[in-house]
Order: sequence, then structure tokens, then C-alpha cells
Amino acid sequence: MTSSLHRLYSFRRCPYAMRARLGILFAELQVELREIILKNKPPQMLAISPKGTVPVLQLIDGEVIEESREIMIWALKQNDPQGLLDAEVIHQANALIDENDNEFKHWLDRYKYADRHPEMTQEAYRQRGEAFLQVLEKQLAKNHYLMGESISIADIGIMPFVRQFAHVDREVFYSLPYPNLQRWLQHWLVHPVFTQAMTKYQPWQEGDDVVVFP
Ligand SMILES: N[C@@H](CCC(=O)N[C@@H](CS)C(=O)NCC(=O)O)C(=O)O
Repeated sequence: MTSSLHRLYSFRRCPYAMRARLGILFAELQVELREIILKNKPPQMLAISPKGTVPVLQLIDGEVIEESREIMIWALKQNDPQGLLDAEVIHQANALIDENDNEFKHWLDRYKYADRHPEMTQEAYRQRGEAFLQVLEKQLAKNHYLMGESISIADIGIMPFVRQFAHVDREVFYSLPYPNLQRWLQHWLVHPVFTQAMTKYQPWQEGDDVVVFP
């Protein structure tokens, strides 16, 4: 079945995919959603994006955007009613997302799956990850959101990763000395846009009806 919407391949348990969904929601756009399972990627997705990672956005004109940050930015460039791409903070927001993607994610994966990485203890992995949490805590001690008093792409780009880190062991996370980060995460966990982003969908199969998100 064809659709007149841009098409997003997504996977709910992937923080990069959640970042893309958040971007689409804050941009107040609608897309066709194809939820996938990483172990069984649809050939239609691999045909347009052979690197095989989610999220992937296929625009109506055929262009393919296969990096989560680019999907967020593309969406918000279409429509950004809350100013998430505020020019005054975009440079700093991008630098923080770089740190998230290039360093924090590395330690998050090891903290989450410490048994697969026996070179260090789980606690040591957590402590490495905490270096980034400390940077976030410092920002959030000054402002409600990472870049100031309003939401920026840094918040939606980083929050799904901090959530995963916290959920490795909630008791430990909430015992750490990061009260502002904990407040920020809790705010996001009940935020209506985030809960909408986390809506569960059945994996897509050829022949299914089009699923429109949101
Ligand atoms: N740099 C990519 C990273 C995306 C990524 O690594 N996604 C993971 C899932 S969280 C993935 O699709 N991995 C492929 C696999 O596990 O087969 C982006 O920002 O979109």
C-alpha cells in the first residue's frame, strides 16, 4: 500500500529512534510509521538504507535520512513551534549531543550489558557514564532544561539515553548526587509528548494497513 506521508522506520527500544519520534512530535508532523524488529529488518528498509540502523526516514520525494539527529533537525526545520532549534543555543546543543553519542552511549552500553564486557565491573562502567551525567547536572542546576528555560534539541536528543541509563538500576540512579538531573528525567518520563513517543506499535509487515504516527 502506498501512502502520501514521509515514512519512518523505528524501533521503540532504541533511544536514537525515540529521539526521532520526539522530533516529529515536537514538529507536529505526521509520518507513516513502520515499527521494526532489529533481528528481522525488513528488506524494504535495507534497500533504502543498507547500513541497517534505525531510525530511517524516507521522504515522499525519495530522499532518505538515516541519522537520528538529522531526522530531528529535518523535522524541526519543517515546523518548530516551541523553538527547539533556537539559534542561540544550537551550537552548544549539538556539542552536548556529540558527547552523548560519541562517549556516553559507549559507557551506557557497557553499563547495561556489563556481563558481555568483563574487562571492567558494572560499577566502573557506571562511573565512566557518570562523567556525562555530571555535565548534564551542572546545566540543569542553572536551568530547567539543558540549554535554558525552554526545551531544545539537546533535551529530546539526550533524554532517551539518560532514561536507559537510569533504568539499568533505578535505585542506584536515584541515589546518585544528581538531584537536578533526576528532576529533569522525572519531568520527561511523564511529559505527554514523551509518553506519546513511547506508544507501542506492532512490527510492520508487508501488506499491513498504513500506521500513521502520531
Ligand atoms: N548513528 C545512528 C545510530 C543508530 C543506531 O545505532 N541504532 C541501533 C539501535 S538503537 C541500530 O539500529 N542498530 C542496528 C542493529 O542492532 O542491528 C543514528 O543516530 O541514527
